[in-house]
Amino acid sequence: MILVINYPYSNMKKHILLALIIFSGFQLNAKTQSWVQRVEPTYWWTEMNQSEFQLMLYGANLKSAEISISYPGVTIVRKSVTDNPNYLFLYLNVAKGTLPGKFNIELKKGNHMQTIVYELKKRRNGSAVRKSFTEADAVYLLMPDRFANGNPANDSIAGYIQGVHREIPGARHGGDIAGIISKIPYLAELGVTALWTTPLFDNNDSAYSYHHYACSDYYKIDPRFGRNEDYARLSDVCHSNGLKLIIDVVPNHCGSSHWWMKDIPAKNWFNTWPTYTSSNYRMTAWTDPHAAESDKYRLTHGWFAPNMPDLNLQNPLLFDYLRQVYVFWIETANIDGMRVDTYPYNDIKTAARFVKSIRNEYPNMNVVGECWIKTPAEIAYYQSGNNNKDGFDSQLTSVMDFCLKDVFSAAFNEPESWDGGLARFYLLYAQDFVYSNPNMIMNFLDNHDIDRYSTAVKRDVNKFKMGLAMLITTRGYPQIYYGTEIMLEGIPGDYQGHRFDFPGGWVADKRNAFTAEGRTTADNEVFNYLKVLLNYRKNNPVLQNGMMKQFIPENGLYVYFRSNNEKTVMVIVNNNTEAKELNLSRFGEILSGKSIGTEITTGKTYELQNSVSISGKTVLILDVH
Ligand SMILES: [Ca+2]
Ligand SMILES: [Ca+2]
Repeated sequence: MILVINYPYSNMKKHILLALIIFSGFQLNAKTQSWVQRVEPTYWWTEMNQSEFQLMLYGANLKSAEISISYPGVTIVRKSVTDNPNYLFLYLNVAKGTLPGKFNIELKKGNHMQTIVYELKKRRNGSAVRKSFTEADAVYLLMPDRFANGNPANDSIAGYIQGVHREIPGARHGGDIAGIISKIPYLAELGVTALWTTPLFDNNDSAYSYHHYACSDYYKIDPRFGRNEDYARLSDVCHSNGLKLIIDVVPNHCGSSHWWMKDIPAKNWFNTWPTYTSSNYRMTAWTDPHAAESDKYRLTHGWFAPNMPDLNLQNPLLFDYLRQVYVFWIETANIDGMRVDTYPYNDIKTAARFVKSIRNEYPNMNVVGECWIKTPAEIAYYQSGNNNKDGFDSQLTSVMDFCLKDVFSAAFNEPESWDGGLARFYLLYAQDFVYSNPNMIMNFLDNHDIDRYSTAVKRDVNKFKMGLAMLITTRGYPQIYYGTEIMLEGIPGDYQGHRFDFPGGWVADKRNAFTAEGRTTADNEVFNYLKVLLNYRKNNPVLQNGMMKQFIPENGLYVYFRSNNEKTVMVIVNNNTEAKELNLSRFGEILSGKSIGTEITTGKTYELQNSVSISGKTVLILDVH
């Protein structure tokens, strides 16, 4: 918390402000006529590993203000300024042993003075060594605006451009943190163990603000989602229900409604062009040994979207500012893990330094990066520890498998061939040698940016369940997109069509799919199947990090095993429409000495003698013993 004590303006100050209003379009909020209008981060902590931190002070012509602080342990290291005189970056050192508490920051310029009361808080016990999500987890991804509306009173907020229009696909629909909190027990029942929400920060754009990737204030949870305290409450409720909470980190861009845009902190704060220039979106340029420098430049300096000013993290002041944003929220909301958005759209060496600078505070923190590329070799380049020839280490402990996602979308819809159908899985996993840690690959059938899996398999329940079975039993850890547990429909190739409201998240909804009664027969078949799979995975490390062994697909049948010292799980996939008899003689190297297989979702037992019969378009998951 900050408390600002105001002193009257001098006449000279009024002139400067008037000039600013005229020449930069900057307007002072009449209610907060203090000299210093913003102090960020809004509070900080003692006993951080990095004892130095940056305070961004914003106010008219602050650049040359004299500053003094008197608090045992806190010293001013330096003042940094930019070409914009309205910003002052104050670097403070907080010595080890400094007591938490409040102190005054005195600013003075001529006869103009202001006192800012700043607070250093005490960190939670064990904050630095907090554990993170791991391959033992199953992650649930949701978009807060589209999941559940727990508080209709915050649907429209004075001063915020967009209210709720559920009838418009790209408008806000009213979901919020209170809604998510109310459904955490549902998620725990489903069997997921981590929650990744897309961003919750203030996003006051005039269109498509619901997705919140275009931030307008990093230190404020959007009031249409809740208050800052509600984010911490969400974390508490997650933790008390056995779920971890993952924050969506967006280092590439903010939003065009960000308050910076009214008075840009420095000429090189953003990547700018004479006229609007988009990225070339060719992330492959980073790993291409033949890539032209101009292509890399356009990839990183071009904007992701017109309403998302492209941040230049190579500006050290911005780098520190944004690093602290995420440390602030990890501390404030007791966050367990990070997901990094659009990683390769940044200069990747800077992005790596950025992630490392946060992990320096949290050495156990796992970070999954969105590197949306379509070959294992390129994705593997971004997994930390990959021993790349050029020495690059992304600091991402986990990467998302966009290749496997494509295989899931295609394999059950096409005939078997040398490289089609189930051979797609076989050939993809065969390339896992490129990954430093295949267990830490995030697998998914769908997410908020791509077609829903229900679309990919045309709502065929059998194919859908095949996808779920393989998602939960393969190497790596699964991510479930909200609604996938009930085969929620979508519209192919349409962002809005990937993000329908969860039925039952709104009081007025015709059905409540959060309950068995509100789900259709097909919904329940899918939900119950996934629930059993997730809970089995949760309780059986063999599916979390057990060794994987696969056999070449034959006759539309594909077999792989997961095993550890305690257990062996055999997964048999039949991609034929008709039932097949699987001859077991090929699998002796694992099945030797085992005679029974218990199917984990039905409890049915199979005698493992000569062969096993398996229905068409089905996966059998046998605990063999
Ligand atoms: Ca609401
Ligand atoms: Ca960029």
